Amino acid sequence: MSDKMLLLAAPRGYCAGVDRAVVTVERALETYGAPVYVRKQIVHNRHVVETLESRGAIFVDELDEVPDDALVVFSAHGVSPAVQEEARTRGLRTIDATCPLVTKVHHEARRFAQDGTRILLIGHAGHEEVEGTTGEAPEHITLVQTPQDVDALELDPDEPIAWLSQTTLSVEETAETVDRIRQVHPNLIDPPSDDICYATQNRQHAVKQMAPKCDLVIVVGSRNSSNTGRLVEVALESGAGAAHRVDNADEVDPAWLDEATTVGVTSGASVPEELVQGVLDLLQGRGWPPAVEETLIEESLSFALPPQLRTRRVKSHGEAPSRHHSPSAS
Ligand code: 0CN
Ligand code: SF4
Repeated sequence: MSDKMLLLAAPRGYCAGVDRAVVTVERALETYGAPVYVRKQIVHNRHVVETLESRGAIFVDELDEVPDDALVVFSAHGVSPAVQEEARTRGLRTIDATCPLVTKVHHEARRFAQDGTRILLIGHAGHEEVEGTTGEAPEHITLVQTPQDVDALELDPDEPIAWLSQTTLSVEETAETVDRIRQVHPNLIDPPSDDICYATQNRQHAVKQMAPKCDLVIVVGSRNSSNTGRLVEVALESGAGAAHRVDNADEVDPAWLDEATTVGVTSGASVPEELVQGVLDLLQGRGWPPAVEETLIEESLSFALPPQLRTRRVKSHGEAPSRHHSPSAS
């Protein structure tokens, strides 16, 4: 009898902010018709982007690629005030799919900056979320990418200092970076609440619990997805024999499976469940039994759609059909 085991981490896959962002583009296409422009990838998943493209979404890097009369959606990772301003100046119709938990970090950045506090933003250079948050107060924000970066910081000893972070970082590495900053600046001010979001934390804790039992952990997600990348690192740090990221089942290297008995599977916050199912099907086709789900916690958070896409019931003489708002020229 085979002693193979297949474990499946939970929570995994779509978070509330990704679900909202993807549904925003789908609803925008249904309501206003194609094409709908999207600035940057709506979420960092190749499959999601390709599927929306096939339905009429056009993904662009910057607003100068968007025609004047078009509708444009801002991605889940957020945009800087300069981008919002550019859209306003051009009179573009916009729908903002920024995750409310990213918006929360923008508010924190604005508040600290207004108080004259220097903000150490822990995050990855070039990541869209970091670019958007930094744009809130570029003069007040200094990027810190790693714990090692802290040693090179040159800060004004008289200036109050706070830290904020990207929402999709490693919980443990961020804590290490903060500890190092605090060694040098004991008066370091914490964010009012965690910036690493509930979904990032839950997916990391779930893989941490599963990884020690696994010869191999397969993490489904795209290369540019920060939270997906962190799941591979956490799996390795937590004792998995090996851990690899794949976009889908086609990328699973059969050689990884040769030495593996217990295989664990999880996925990033931007990953549709069908891609995970594809990996499970592949493993079962190679002799693994049905997956056993290891649930850390149940998630129930969901966010309302952007106001332009919320349907509302009009109560006058009896029930009227629900109506859509039109997108704001903002
Ligand atoms: O993969 P994502 O689109 O983004 P990152 O993990 O790269 O930040 O997941 C959704 C996260 C957000 C915002
Ligand atoms: Fe929002 Fe967190 Fe999901 Fe990013 S990973 S979209 S911050 S809930």
